[in-house]
Amino acid sequence: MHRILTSTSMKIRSNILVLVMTLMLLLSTTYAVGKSNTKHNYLLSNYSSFTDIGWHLNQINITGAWDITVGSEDIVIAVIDSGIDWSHTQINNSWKNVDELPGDGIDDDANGYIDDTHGWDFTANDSEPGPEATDPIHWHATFITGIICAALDNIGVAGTAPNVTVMDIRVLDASNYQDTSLEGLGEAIKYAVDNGADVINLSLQYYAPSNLYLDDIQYAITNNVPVVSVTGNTWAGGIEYASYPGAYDEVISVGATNYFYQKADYSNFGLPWTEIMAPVGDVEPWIPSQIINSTYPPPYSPYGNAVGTSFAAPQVAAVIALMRTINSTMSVNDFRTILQTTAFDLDAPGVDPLTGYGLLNATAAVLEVYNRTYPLIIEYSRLRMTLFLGLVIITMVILPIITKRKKDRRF
Ligand SMILES: [Ca+2]
Ligand SMILES: [Ca+2]
Ligand SMILES: [Ca+2]
Ligand SMILES: [Ca+2]
Repeated sequence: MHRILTSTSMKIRSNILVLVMTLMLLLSTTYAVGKSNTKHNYLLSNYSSFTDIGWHLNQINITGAWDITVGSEDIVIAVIDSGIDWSHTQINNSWKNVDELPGDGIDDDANGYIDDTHGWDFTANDSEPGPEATDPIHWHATFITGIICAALDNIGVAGTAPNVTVMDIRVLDASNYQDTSLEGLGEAIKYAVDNGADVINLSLQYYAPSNLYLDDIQYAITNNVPVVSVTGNTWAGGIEYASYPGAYDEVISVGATNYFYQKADYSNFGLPWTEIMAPVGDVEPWIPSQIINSTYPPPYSPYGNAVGTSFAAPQVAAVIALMRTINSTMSVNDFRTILQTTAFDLDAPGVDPLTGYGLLNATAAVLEVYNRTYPLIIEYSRLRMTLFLGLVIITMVILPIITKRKKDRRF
């Protein structure tokens, strides 16, 4: 009787031990997961309620990336382009130079630019890159900005990285042509780097290759700022042509695909400069439902379609911004390699002259950065699970056997 009681109390004690250990392990695991989620406040739980996000975002597999992040406002994409009209209700994420006081004629932050509260106009050399009564803009940059960060709210269109910030830097005129010297383009790139850009988008084609701005692209890379540009357009059907600045090795050159996962009819091509593709649509035939839709500034209707490799590059820049939201210190080379290795292979197997490494795959790219950034949390979970299962086996299987053996010996 005494011995039976001892055996029962041992069992109770071991069961209590299992219970306590289980609770502790569950609590610690929950805590670890909860910690990783709240520490990085960029999770969006209800993106699936946004039904109409645009065919191009579905083709780049964006929703799995949004499971991880929709981007942080701390991550800045410099759009070096035609000047942005922020009056559009769907684009709200303008970069602000908080160290600069407006309108006092003083360069308060001593960055070399007077009153640059929200970017710089390198065409007129003034502090207003956006539209002015005496200095209108082309719609190009506003359309690009919608592709990057249009609000994710079931109104109009959705951006690729809806929560990131855009820095407005103007280098193109009201007809969308080059309106700075090549040195001026270089200064624009340097401005972006010096003022905190995390990614630079250059939807610019047919620039003369020149060390006057290549040195500034290299300055960006040295400062770990990826530079994204385009393969360029030739409306008659696309040609094998090295368009600069995209053709520089330092630059991620993006071509456009159509609705059917083929190179878009106008997208220029050729190796080694054609690196990755993003969906925009063909120009012929003009089928609006198969062409990217984004934000237009007044006096146009607020949304519309447009084609060109210009609208492929910002999708890649935005996905890099999502990747940088997860890991701001990963190298340009790592971001680039991840984009290449995670791309959907198109056209001929492997890297090919029409589509490079293939189509941008946002989910795979962002997930790869996440997995490289948080391997310890996963390892810890595994360790806890192993310890937990070990304890269960010891207390539920081995201890009763030992107890039974002792009992058998005693009888
Ligand atoms: Ca300044
Ligand atoms: Ca000032
Ligand atoms: Ca201006
Ligand atoms: Ca291929």
